[in-house]
Amino acid sequence: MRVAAINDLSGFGKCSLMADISVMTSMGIEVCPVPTAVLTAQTGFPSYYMHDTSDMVSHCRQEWKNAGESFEGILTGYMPQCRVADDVQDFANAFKTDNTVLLVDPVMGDGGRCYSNYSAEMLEKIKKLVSMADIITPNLTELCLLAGEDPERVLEAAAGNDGIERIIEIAKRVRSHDLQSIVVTGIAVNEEEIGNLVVHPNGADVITSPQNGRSYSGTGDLFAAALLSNVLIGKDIVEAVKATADFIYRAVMGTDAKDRNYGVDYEKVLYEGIGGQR
Ligand code: PXL
Repeated sequence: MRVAAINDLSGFGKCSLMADISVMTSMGIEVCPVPTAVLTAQTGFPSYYMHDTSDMVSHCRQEWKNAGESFEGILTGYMPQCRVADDVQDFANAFKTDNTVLLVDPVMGDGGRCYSNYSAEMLEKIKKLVSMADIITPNLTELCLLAGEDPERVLEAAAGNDGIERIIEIAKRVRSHDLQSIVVTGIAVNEEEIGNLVVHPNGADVITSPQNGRSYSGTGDLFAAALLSNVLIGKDIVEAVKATADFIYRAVMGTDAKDRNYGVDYEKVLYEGIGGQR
């Protein structure tokens, strides 16, 4: 089993390729990294340096196509610039077959705010990628951006009684084709629980886990990598989300860091095994 992971490599933040490589490898999956940029730290830190390696996306496509390589999975995450999104689309077109699961994590923002990579042009390009995907994993802010909704208003509504119905309606609108699954991550259902909504070919399910109100950098990236792994090893999408949510829960609960920028201490959980027995 082999996955091409198109993402950046950040020195601090435990996100992107660090998450992809460690999580998928621990699930028995070979990871072929396609580094879009190398950063001293993820962009939430007060200061960082970014080295552009985005030409690697087209080089990997050409080299690997010439070598006759193939992938059971393709995972795409944070896009440092718009240009990368075009190359990622070409990469997906070159390698996606009926036997390839394409997971697109439309990384654009969180908590009602957009990351520094966000622009209207970026949104249009990510929408194109989303339309090709088998699975997408937006958080609520990203779902709203994809649907043309105001994230702040939807976040407020999400706390209300019919919040989840409203999110299901928005997710159904964003869904691009009948076989696509949308997993809306990190919905604050109430003060004690966090929910992941799965809108899939057979309906919609909400999977809830206990929460402690803290949020950390990189959990979306860990979620995407663990979800794709769980799907590739044969779990259906709802079971895969349950196992993945349990992994994130254990990682967050085992984290001591006060600064969200440093991410969660998921290393301890990998040691126990993702989706394994507690
Ligand atoms: O976790 C998403 C992410 C990935 N990569 C970089 C980021 C972020 C979020 O801020 O800055 C470089």
